[in-house]
Amino acid sequence: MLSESMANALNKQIKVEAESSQIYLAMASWAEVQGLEGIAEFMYAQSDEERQHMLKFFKYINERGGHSVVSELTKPATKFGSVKEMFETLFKHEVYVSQTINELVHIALQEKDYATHNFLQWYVAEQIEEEAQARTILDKINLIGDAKSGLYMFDNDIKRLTVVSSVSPA
Ligand code: OFO
Repeated sequence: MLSESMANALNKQIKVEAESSQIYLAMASWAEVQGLEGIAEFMYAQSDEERQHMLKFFKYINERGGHSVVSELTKPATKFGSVKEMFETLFKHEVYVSQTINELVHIALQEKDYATHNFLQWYVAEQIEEEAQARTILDKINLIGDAKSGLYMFDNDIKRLTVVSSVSPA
């Protein structure tokens, strides 16, 4: 059984994951209207993944005697100055998400809630992967610089990155 404070903290994370899904959906849309099909496809998949992250918390809270809550979400940015700016925003967001997961791990340990601690380890591993992936993408974008041909190739390239995760699905 979850304590009230643990359930509240996990519910806050539902909002974070739902907002991640919306942020990435907005990025998918922006990329799509720029004609960047590969990046759009990648971002649609990222958005779907975040919804799965959200649902995993959702089911866990209810399973452990809490009550998962659907809350209002903050409107994400819908326009970006460049592909680089978009992926920098993504990277910063993933670093923020990692901090929120760490905070949950901290609360679980404080409360000696080892079941939740164990549950959270999936997210700890996932965040390592997501941060690394975002860093790889940014490195590639920095290599391309302002070259249009490079961006065209990158847009094709990123399709291969779509939905590759060594962490088992939710
Ligand atoms: Fe991007 O991992 Fe969830 O939020």
